[in-house]
Amino acid sequence: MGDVGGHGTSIRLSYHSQLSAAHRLAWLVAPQQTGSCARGYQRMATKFAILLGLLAAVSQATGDCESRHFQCRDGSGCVPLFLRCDGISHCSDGFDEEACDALPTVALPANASVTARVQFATAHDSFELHLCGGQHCSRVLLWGEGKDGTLRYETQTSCNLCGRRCSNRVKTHIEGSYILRPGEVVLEVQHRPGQLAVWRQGRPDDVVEVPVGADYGTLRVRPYYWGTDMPVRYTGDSLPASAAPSVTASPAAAPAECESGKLKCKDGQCVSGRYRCNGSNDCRDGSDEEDCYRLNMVALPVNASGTARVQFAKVHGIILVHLCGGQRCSSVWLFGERDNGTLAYRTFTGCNALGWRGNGVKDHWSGSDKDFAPGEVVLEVQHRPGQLAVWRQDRPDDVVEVPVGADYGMLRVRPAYWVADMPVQFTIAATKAGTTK
Ligand SMILES: [Ca+2]
Ligand SMILES: [Ca+2]
Repeated sequence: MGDVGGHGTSIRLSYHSQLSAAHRLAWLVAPQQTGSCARGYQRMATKFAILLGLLAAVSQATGDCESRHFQCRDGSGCVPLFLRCDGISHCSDGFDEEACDALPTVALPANASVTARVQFATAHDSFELHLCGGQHCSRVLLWGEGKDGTLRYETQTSCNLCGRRCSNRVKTHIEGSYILRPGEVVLEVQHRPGQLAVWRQGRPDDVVEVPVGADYGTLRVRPYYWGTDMPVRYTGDSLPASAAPSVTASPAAAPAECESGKLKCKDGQCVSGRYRCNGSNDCRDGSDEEDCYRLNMVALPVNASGTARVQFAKVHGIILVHLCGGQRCSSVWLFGERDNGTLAYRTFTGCNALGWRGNGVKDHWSGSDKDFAPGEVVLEVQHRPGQLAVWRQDRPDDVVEVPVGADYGMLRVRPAYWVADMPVQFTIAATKAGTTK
């Protein structure tokens, strides 16, 4: 077997009836070896844009496939999302092996360490860390946390450059039931001589280790089911200066224009639009953190309600609605619309003052959701005692609710990819006369 991932990895393939039996057979007996994950990257001038396009295409193409499958662009079949970017073409047009190097990697030479902040969603099921050299990778597959609070995982060596098709399984520790909670998972990753060590921040007692080759030095973190993006931020305080944690997906020099999805810093550097107002300086000049407590905010005291007219452009990705107090916020992520026409969303509480790093409360999305159409999205917002309620102006039947703290009273509506401003026109009024402060 190629992928020794285990855990429900039976390959369920469904085909359109027009696919010929001969084609089907050829597909099954002779998957095309595409070589390294890096080779795909060489072909792409704007891989990030392509990734976004691919994700959008995958999202739109899942309709006729089972969950956690996506449809090949040419309609040649449905492929499980865990087979994306495994180094083997499963779609006859190679669609499942496109944009594979769009996931950020980071240099991690021997004796270096790095912190990886993973924005984990249940749709990803589990996630993987690969440490790679010129020819092969080692792989840590983190399945989740067991009832005893320790990690359940598998480790493998002699994997291909996509971190897959490993020929040697080193250790399997998947006893009992396990889960990964949605939200931020913070991992400490250390490249010791001959070994990669991984543990969750604050749990150095629960280390996962896998042998690595002498020339290994590039770390990749990816979701097991790659249907939607899984943002990963690398920070590397303990990295030696010679191995500064420059994300290799970023261009080294400042280009005139940034790739799609990237924010142009005031000094011309390009960083991911996701890093705007996330609480850490990602632009060398810190311009990604300017005006974060002023822009796109309005007072929304308890018992007040109002309308937020959002000028949504596709480049913004997801609409984030925060209700904040002095220290904390609750957050609603509005992805768009589900197949049944209801909002696709996630809710979080206990986020920091910028609306990040909270605890997931509710997931109501599928991975095949439709983005908001570019143009005006009109949201109604209501600050009820202990709760924020959000719905689209014409859809009062489809309300998203999230618990909020007693001192919360500032509303922020912002894009997830803040690469360009997303103008929001707020109209706020008290719902009950005399009850607002
Ligand atoms: Ca594949
Ligand atoms: Ca930032």
